[in-house]
Amino acid sequence: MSGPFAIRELVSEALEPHGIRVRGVVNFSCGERPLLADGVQARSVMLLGNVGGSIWPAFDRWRETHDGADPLDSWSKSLIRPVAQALEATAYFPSDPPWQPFQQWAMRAEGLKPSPLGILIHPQYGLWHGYRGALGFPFAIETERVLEPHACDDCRDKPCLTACPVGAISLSGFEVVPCRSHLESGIGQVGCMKTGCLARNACPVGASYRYGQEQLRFHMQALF
Ligand code: B12
Ligand code: SF4
Ligand code: SF4
Repeated sequence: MSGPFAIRELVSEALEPHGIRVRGVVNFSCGERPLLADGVQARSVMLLGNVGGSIWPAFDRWRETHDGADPLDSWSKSLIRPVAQALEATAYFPSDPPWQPFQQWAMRAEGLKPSPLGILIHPQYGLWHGYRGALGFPFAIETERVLEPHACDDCRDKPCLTACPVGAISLSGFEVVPCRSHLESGIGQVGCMKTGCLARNACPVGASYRYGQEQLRFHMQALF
């Protein structure tokens, strides 16, 4: 097995060419750890994900020759599983049950906080980032403690709160039911379904990392 100090570099070398970045590491204390494939408790997880449209060129090329349901999950698994195998790690995926607490892990690994939309906001990438998987290890991994400022605290006008046509976003959280009904309506089909979530688009933070039109449409369609 490779030592903990080379792990981050090995994972980056394998996945960065495909746009999947190492997003951070969480070292666990007793009693809060996910299980590894062999039933032992993990000592650490390394989060893997996209920033802005970083995964889109590689994924878009891959899907020209691959069919099937949940293509982004399949693509992510085709890249992350071999890395897990080579490092004797356990791979976790955000959409696989039982859902692992990816957002809680990200809050600890990257010091991020939730936006009113429910998704975590990053001071640089804004709302334009996500997680494609994580690797669990039986040992701790050296990591720097990150403490990022919370962008929403400094956002005076909070345009995300007024951009949603059905008021699904508020300071008390995101309401799935009105959002879903709107997305299924005629207006939703030509609005949010095509352009992406209007509330997410309205956020000024990390605007240069905003996903391209094709990726925005892809993620909206993946909700159904
Ligand atoms: C279920 C789910 C949804 C449900 C939310 C239902 C609900 N009200 O909770 C639905 C299908 C609506 C949804 C929608 C979206 N989701 Co979602 N979702 C998940 C999923 C698979 C599980 C969340 C969960 O319950 N985890 C289990 C608990 C134990 O984990 P946790 O970390 O403690 O949970 C946190 C979340 O539940 C969060 N939370 C609470 N309410 C809501 C509501 C929303 C909308 C979200 C996103 C999170 C959220 O607070 C918890 C405490 O930290 C996660 C992946 C994952 N494994 O976490 C993605 C995830 C949270 N989703 C994500 C995203 C990006 C979205 C969308 C923007 C997709 C899109 N269209 O592009 C939309 C947002 C809605 C919109 N306006 O378009 C990302 C968030 C990345 C980030 N930057 O934080 C995740 C992590 C997936 C990923 N691959 O990265 N999602
Ligand atoms: S618009 Fe402002 S409050 Fe809303 S998510 Fe962006 S930074 Fe946070
Ligand atoms: S996708 Fe559209 S309806 Fe749903 S929260 Fe975003 S703006 Fe509102």
